[in-house]
Amino acid sequence: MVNYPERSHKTAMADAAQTGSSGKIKYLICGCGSTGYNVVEELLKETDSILILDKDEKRVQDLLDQKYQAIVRELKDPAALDELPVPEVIFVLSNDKDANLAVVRTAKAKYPSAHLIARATDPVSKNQLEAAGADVVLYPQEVIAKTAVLRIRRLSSSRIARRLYTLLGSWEGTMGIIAHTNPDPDSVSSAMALAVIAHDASGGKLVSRILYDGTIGHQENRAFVNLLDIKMEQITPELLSACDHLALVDSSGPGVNNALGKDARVNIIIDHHKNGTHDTSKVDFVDIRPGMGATASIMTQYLQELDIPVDTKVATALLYGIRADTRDFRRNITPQDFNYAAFLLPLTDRDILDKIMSPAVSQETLEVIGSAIQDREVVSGYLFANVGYLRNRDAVPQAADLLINLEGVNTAIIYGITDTSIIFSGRNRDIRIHIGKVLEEAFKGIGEAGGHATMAAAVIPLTYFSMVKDKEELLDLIIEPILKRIRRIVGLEDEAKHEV
Ligand SMILES: [Mn+2]
Repeated sequence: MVNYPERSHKTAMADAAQTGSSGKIKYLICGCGSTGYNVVEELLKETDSILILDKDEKRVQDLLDQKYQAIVRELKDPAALDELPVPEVIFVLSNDKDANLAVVRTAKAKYPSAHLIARATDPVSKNQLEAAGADVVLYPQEVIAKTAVLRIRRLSSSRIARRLYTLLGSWEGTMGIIAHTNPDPDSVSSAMALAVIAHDASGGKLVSRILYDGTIGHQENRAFVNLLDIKMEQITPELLSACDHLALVDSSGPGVNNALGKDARVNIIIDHHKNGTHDTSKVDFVDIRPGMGATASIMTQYLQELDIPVDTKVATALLYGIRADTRDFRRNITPQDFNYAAFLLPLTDRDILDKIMSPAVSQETLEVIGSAIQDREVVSGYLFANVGYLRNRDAVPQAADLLINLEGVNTAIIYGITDTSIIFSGRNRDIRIHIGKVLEEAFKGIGEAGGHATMAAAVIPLTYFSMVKDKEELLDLIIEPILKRIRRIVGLEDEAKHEV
């Protein structure tokens, strides 16, 4: 056993000073008032390769007495950083803004590869320090403000979860949890999670039933419901009247993309869509967070904060809900969505997730995609395709997803007709075009349309035309003026004229 002599910080500093500019050091601290001192204390947990510069002789002596490595230097002096070991990271933390700015400039010139973190004393010096090349500028007032807001948000979100729990705990009987029309994994998984919370809160006195209208069309969604063995019931007036309480998940009010009438009384609304015009003053519990990527994220937060055990089925459903609504974390995603997805991941069943993601494509969807490819018409990067009559409306967006990938296509618009409506689906990767706005304008007064810059959809209800037997013929009759409108909006008509 060899006994090494104890090395103090002071002797280490003397070594560093001796090696002069040829030595190296991890952290250089310029200015050691209370901020600097706290940073040094924090860094010491990791390493003692720290050198402190300060203009105050007494302070430096105190630091040396405490066995820190410290040197007296005037930070405004252009020679402030001469004859020092080369630092990896430089903290500029004095409370003198001129000194901080001067030493940032010196450091940038002398040690261009070092990371430079500087403290601003006001918003003006923040901009100056950034302009002088500091990699990170901290303005303490701003840091405190952000932290304060973040903390209070966390506190209030855990209060929201508590409030929901208390409310559900006070109920008994049956709660109808209403998923939106043609329910997607976000609304279904959110409904499952709410049922779990209700069961836990009420000790089983409140029984939940998940209700929906429309169809579960997309094969992935069908695989999702089947593989996870999710119990859902088609909504009927009898079922509705058997419910003592009603909750809406993933839609912002009664009649907004769900089977309820606009004036229906609901007790709970949890959603992440932009708030509709619905008056929520009479609703017992409302949590609408338009910033969130998925309602499933909000539900995961409740489960996490209420410390309710999440079983494999619910965890798998919620994770899939978040993934589906954010298109695999690529759309409308927030750091919170990632956070909750990470919380769920270890609780999920990977095999089931894999099976949901790669379901067998149905015969009809294949046929629809086939006819879209055959029928396609491409003009200046715009693809239009008529897929004719279909029973499964979800085949239209799937065809659009595929056809946008064809070479030479920047915008794809696919349309078809079902027994009850004409369906449009648009996909776009031309940054000059906002396909959601294009469809909105084209369908003004004739149907419902909307979406994002890159994906959008539109529906024209057939109302009394739904009686017409030959749907494809009906589509041919109706479609031309609509296509003309779209061509005009995106400027394709002008282009055609120019070509003549
Ligand atoms: Mn959603």
